[in-house]
Amino acid sequence: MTAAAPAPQDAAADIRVHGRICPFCEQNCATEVTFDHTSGKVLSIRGDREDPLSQGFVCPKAVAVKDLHHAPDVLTGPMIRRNGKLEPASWDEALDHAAARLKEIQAAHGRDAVGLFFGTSIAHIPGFAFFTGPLLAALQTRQVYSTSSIDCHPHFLAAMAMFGGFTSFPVPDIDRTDYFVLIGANPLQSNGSFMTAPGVPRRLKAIQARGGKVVVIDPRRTETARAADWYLSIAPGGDAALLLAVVRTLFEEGLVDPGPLAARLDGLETLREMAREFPPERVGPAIGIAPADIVTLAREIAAAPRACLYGRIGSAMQRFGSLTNWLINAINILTGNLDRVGGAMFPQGVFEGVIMSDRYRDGQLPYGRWHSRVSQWPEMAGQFPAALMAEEMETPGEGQIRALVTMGANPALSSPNGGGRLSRAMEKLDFMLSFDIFVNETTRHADVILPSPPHLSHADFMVFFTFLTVRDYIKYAPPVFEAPPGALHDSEIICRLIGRLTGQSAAEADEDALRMLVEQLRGQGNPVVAPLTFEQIVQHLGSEPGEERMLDLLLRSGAYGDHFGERPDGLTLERLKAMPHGVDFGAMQPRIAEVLHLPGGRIDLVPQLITSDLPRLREWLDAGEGAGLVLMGRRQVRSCNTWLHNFPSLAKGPELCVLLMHPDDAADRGIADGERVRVRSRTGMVEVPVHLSDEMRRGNVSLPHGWGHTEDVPGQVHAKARPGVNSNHLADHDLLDAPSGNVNLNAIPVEVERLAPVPA
Ligand SMILES: Nc1nc2c(c(=O)[nH]1)N[C@H]1C(S)=C(S)[C@@H](COP(=O)(O)OP(=O)(O)OC[C@H]3O[C@@H](n4cnc5c(=O)[nH]c(N)nc54)[C@H](O)[C@@H]3O)O[C@H]1N2
Ligand SMILES: Nc1nc2c(c(=O)[nH]1)N[C@H]1C(S)=C(S)[C@@H](COP(=O)(O)OP(=O)(O)OC[C@H]3O[C@@H](n4cnc5c(=O)[nH]c(N)nc54)[C@H](O)[C@@H]3O)O[C@H]1N2
Ligand code: SF4
Ligand SMILES: [Mo]
Repeated sequence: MTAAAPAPQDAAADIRVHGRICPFCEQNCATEVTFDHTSGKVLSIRGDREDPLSQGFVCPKAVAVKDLHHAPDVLTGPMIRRNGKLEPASWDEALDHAAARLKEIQAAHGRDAVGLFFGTSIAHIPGFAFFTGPLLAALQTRQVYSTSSIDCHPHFLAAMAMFGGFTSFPVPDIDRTDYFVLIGANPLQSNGSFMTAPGVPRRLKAIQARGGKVVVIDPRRTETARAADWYLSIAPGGDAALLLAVVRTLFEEGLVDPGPLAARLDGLETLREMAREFPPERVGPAIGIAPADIVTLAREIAAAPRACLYGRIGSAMQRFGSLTNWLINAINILTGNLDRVGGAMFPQGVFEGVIMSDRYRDGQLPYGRWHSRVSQWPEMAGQFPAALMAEEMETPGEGQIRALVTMGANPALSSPNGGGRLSRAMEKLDFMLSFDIFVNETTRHADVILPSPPHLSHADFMVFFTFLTVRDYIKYAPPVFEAPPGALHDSEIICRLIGRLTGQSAAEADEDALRMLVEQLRGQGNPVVAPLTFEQIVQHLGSEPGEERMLDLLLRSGAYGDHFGERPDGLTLERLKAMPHGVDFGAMQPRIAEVLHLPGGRIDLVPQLITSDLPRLREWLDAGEGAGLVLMGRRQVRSCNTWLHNFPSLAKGPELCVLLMHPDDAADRGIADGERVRVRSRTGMVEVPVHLSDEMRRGNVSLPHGWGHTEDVPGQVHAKARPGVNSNHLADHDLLDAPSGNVNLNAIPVEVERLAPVPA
């Protein structure tokens, strides 16, 4: 997998500027990396002003690609555990050993004895995006988990239950809306999620500049709340009740007008009935919002020429994630803002979503087709809730997870790990294989680690995010240099492993992966692929294995593709490679008929899978918030999940891992600003410095996630200098959103106490 080297711009020193894509978050900002090919050093990184989507925007993390490239601890070859210690090994040795152990364990204990856990890298690394499915197919286990059930499943469930497909996913038309309601999202720190729109600060300001309004609903007065026109402080988990009161107001005041969608709606009257018992006067006091404000919110959404409700992790990773995301969609529908310019729209994308693109088929939603062994939770798109992984590892019996494969994930820090329970379960596994480039809090338990080649030696392009991007945009960034001898690309690593598991050659495994993708497109009704045989398609794509020809397939069979010669001017990978700043085919267009996969092209406005959770909401409303403290999370622009804390350019400035607490809550407990405190939950305990701030609601405390670099990990000196604490040691494996199984990491009951002063 190589690409032609760009022309030298300074032949003497061989310093060249390379177009790249920032690998750290969903915004996929286009960057320009200045690289000295003589010394092998990254000299500088800046945003690419000519990129049509990001227009030069980057956040402070972009420069950390330099740290990633020069990271002293990055793995340059496979590791294998010998006599209890991870040591370098050859690829053959590591792959042979991994395949042999996985096969042995499955032969002795059944397919499900091997579990898989995928992390964020699946969405960012093309080799993983395309080859994780084939690996899963080779292992044929039902013990499948990912971070998707930590932050995404309520969104996906709402999309699936109402529209029939996971990728039938409404995205805010941020650039054209007049009234933008952000529910549980803080894009001024996170840069935005489930809306790939680099430069959210500029885009929010543009709404205000054109006379529009930005509304933030969040328990914490966040950075985004402070930049908004209206901030509503809500009790954690209060959103579903708030939105039901908004729905009721819309019906009561005759403000319901779904426009062209009206003819497709099932359940409008039922929704009116359901909302009746949630008047603003009942809901307001329970969630801390004045009833008059709820009425105003409903009226303003209805009155705005183009409005959009958007929810992100605070709407999903919470008590009532599924109810909340159902209602966000429902209000967009009721006010005529779904599939409308300036509302919530369905990106067509340069190609359609192919990862997590499960949909209604053969009379069935991809939900509840089988259940987890210990707690009987329904699967969703073939996955069980991440919070259940520990019990499936701990509980003996047939189907117990005895071997684990992690891919680009650090669940020891990112997943529920109450009191270190998940880490202990990993310690006891018979075998663990990790695809990762670092030894970290998770991979330190592995018996084999298989690292990707250096970041700058693989091509970059979006696979996952096309169905979440606010414009039809794509960019291909070639490698900056060729992978060094001895390194393998992710597709090669996985195909070699699959080959060893199934008895195929790596080339056969690669061809099967392509075949899977073709069949998937066929199953999704792709009209370009439909009339062609696999052999004909391969003839068009060529015989070079790996992810590039898979990208070529997607581009050519996509909306703007050359359709294998039928549209001679259409997009191909070759043409994309000739456009170093990417290509933008324009803004989202209404296209509802193409995304509805329920019978008859209907929209289920009251999906029973989700509305069945209403009794739990009623109970919570009646019981009230309770007197104790509740822990939630937050994001900070200089951090991203678990793996950037060892990068020197980010590991400076004020300490990030501190507990935020309202001054009155602190005063009640005799706690002063800057002191160290003990935070205790049902499952675990951590000790952190406290920072007092009235941006917190009374009763809520906040701790960022991804920290806790205190475990026995070699190297990582910068991370260890400021380790922070693992907030997921406080997580409760039993606090799940009932319909989706998503864990609630934003309303964990805790108590905070002053640490006794250390004796002199
Ligand atoms: N309490 C709490 N917990 C949370 C959250 C929260 O808000 N609060 N947020 C949750 C969310 S939204 C998410 S998505 C998860 C994230 O959870 P994870 O995905 O588990 O966390 P990351 O730190 O993103 O993990 C990325 C991993 O990929 C590895 N990696 C990076 N680049 C490469 C590469 O090129 N090749 C390979 N093979 N590996 C690579 C990194 O070393 C790291 O181990 O965390 C969740 N956890
Ligand atoms: N800097 C940085 N950027 C990141 C990441 C990171 O770790 N650091 N992670 C990336 C990932 S994996 C993701 S998924 C995205 C997430 O992107 P965002 O969803 O924007 O994430 P947060 O900034 O955590 O914002 C969530 C907000 O929800 C609020 N909240 C908590 N509980 C509730 C509730 O019950 N109701 C309401 N209304 N709000 C609530 C929190 O106070 C917080 O302000 O960010 C991505 N970008
Ligand atoms: S917002 Fe920051 S971290 Fe995210 S892709 Fe852009 S530069 Fe990278
Ligand atoms: Mo996430």
